[in-house]
Order: sequence, then C-alpha cells, then structure tokens
Amino acid sequence: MAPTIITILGLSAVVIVSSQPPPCPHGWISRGSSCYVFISDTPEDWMTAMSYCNVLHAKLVEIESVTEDEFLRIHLADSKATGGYWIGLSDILVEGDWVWTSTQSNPTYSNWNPGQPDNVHHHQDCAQLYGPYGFHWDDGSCNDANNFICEKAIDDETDVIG
Ligand SMILES: [Ca+2]
Ligand SMILES: [Ca+2]
Repeated sequence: MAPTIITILGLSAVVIVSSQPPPCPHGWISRGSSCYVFISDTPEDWMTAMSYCNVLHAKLVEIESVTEDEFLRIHLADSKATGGYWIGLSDILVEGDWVWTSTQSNPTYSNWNPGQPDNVHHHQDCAQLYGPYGFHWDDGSCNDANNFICEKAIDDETDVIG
C-alpha cells in the first residue's frame, strides 16, 4: 500500500502578539508577582519537598490571600489533580502554632477544611491542599509522600516594561 500524504494548508496560524519575555521560567505559571510550579510526579515528604523547592530558588507555596488560594485550587481542579499538595505551613516547632516557613509568621489568611487541623494520631504537623477536601487545607503527617507546589517571586532582574 502506498502511503498517502495529505497536506492541509492555511488551517492554523500562530500569531505572536508580544515580544516581551515570559515573566516566569518555562514550566512555571505566573500570577500576580509570583511564579508557581506544581510537582505531581515525584511525591516527597514535607522536608524533602521544601528542599526541592529551595533547589529551584523557590519555597513551598505560602498562601496569603483568598485570590491566591482560589488560583491554586482552580488550577488543581482544572488539571484533574488528586491527592495532597504540601504548602509551606507547619506547626513542627510548637504544636498548634502554625507558621509560614519563610517568615515564621502566623497566617493572616487561612482556609482549613471544617474540622481541620485535627492532628490525627498527634503527628500531623504539615499543611497540604487536600484533594478529598476540594483542596481546602488539611494537616497531614510530614513524613507522608505528597505532591507539592513551589512559589518564587518573578525575577527582579528581568526588565519590566510598564
Ligand atoms: Ca504566596
Ligand atoms: Ca488532618
């Protein structure tokens, strides 16, 4: 059977409307003044996830507002994510005293699922966006292997126009 080659012309066109460089590195998603990357294929315990983000010159995501929280939740839902995603919030040092890792400050905004944090078995010291709770916040065991989200500021060295 001879191969048949069909050439279709003019059905698609790519229009480049901007010559500005993208604000975030390849594979990262921009929102506001931050870039985010969702790590879903190498689940890690919370501490290793934090180190992984640090290697990327980032931190485990820290969620300061409802708009940031909704952005993450909508992205997870749109990408059909499941399971848990570590965020940079823990009460490892003092039980019940939740702090963002980079600042050691208590959250001014939080979105725990009803009944959370519940510190099940007295060893849930790390916070995650938890799929079964619609990616509202839950405390989990820091040793569990979970997906995670890294966040970093849009590179200040990039020339910003406008
Ligand atoms: Ca943030
Ligand atoms: Ca819990």
